[in-house]
Amino acid sequence: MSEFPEGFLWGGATAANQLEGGYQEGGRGLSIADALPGGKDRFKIVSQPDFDWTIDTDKYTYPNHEGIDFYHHYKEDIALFAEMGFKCYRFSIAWSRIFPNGDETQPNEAGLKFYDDVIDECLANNIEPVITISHYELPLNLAKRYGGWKNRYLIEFYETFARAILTRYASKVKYWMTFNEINSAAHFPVMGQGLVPSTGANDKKNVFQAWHNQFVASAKAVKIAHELRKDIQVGCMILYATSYAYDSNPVNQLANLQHNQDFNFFCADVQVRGAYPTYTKRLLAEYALTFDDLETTDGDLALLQQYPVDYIGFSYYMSSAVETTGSVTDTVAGNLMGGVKNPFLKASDWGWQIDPIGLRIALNELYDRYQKPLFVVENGLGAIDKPDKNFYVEDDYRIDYLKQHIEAMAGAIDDGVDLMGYTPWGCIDLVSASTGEMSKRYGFIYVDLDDQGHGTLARYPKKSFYWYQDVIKHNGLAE
Ligand code: BGP
Repeated sequence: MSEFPEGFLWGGATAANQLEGGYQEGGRGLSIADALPGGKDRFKIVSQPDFDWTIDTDKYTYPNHEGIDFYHHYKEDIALFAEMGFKCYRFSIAWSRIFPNGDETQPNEAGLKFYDDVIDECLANNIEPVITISHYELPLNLAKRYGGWKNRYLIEFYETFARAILTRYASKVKYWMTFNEINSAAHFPVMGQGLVPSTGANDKKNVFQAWHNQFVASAKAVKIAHELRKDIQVGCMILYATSYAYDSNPVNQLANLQHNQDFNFFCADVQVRGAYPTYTKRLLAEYALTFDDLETTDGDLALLQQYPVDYIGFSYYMSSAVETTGSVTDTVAGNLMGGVKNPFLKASDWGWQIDPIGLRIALNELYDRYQKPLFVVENGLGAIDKPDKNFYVEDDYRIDYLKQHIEAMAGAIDDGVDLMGYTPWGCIDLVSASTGEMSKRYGFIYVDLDDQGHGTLARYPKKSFYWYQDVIKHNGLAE
């Protein structure tokens, strides 16, 4: 087993909307995640033509409102992360805690104070905070009143938000990311762009416009951060799903190349290289669009060029395969996108195809392309855990998944890849983004809370907790 570099950032990742709760405390406003119904139909419901972000508690449950109540348990949770030996903890700042409606000019002090406390608690435990500025939790008002990220006003609102939190925390927090899984909007623009069908989510022009606005907003955040602190590191964050051509048919090879450009690379190309890639023309043409159809300014393009990100953060859960001739009909589900079934891989209970070698490939592909440090900021296995009567979970399946992915990272480091860290997703059980349920669990820590919202909220280390503690202690897997 190869050595992980000294100072490697072992840790875990979460997002405010999926764990904090306290959704109306400390002056917090509503976010789009508060309007996502619980249950397996959540994506179907928000994809209805008439969905307009109305929160209807008579009809649906809203598990993100309570999360796992990290708002009141953060000290206990951070203590458990410290017990595992975390070097870093990736979390997001709920925009609506800082600017309840998103369009105010002055931040909400109580919201800022909460993250002062979280950050200080991390630092007191020798845990480096890693902050996602925006993780699927746009203030609801910006989605309802302004129509989400397709509206250029949002650049200004995001800039005000980013400036407020960077000014407040930059001296204590070195690692930041501008937008979670920014490319996920290619398949599902609801969470990342605040766009639903009734506000134009099905019109690709809006999706590209929203991306453009986000790219500019991201560059502005990089600018602010670098002006505040020289050694600050601001990354992009993409959803990376290694993609294979199903076979050697050149038609599938070309389709796979284009799929990689369109999905895995498009956003990162702009954010890392500071310019739209040449294939933008082909990509837009597929939707009968040209670059001139988008509202962009010379000033925007100059900003993109001047303020690229410092590193590439990405989530990696699965790979996919591309087949376009129609000869393979077996399909699988996946992280916001599926594909045809890859006969060489097994899938999780939710149909996500498990592929540790795909992670080594991803790391090589990204490093070859960008030559900037990489950070695996999400990875993990969503599973149904069955605790015993003492609430202990023997999650060998999770250990097995994570072990294989850590081996793949070690392989990539041997290949010469510059990898900064690893923060497995949902290090403590939290509300699933896609199912809106607790029963799809990723954590090293079991939280006693079920899909109906019943439970004591008590926290219990799983078997994987002790295993990961050992991994971190040895700076990688023990021989
Ligand atoms: C990513 C998101 C996370 C998280 C994770 C697991 O796409 O960045 O917010 O939820 O996937 O997804 P799920 O909860 O749907 O299993």
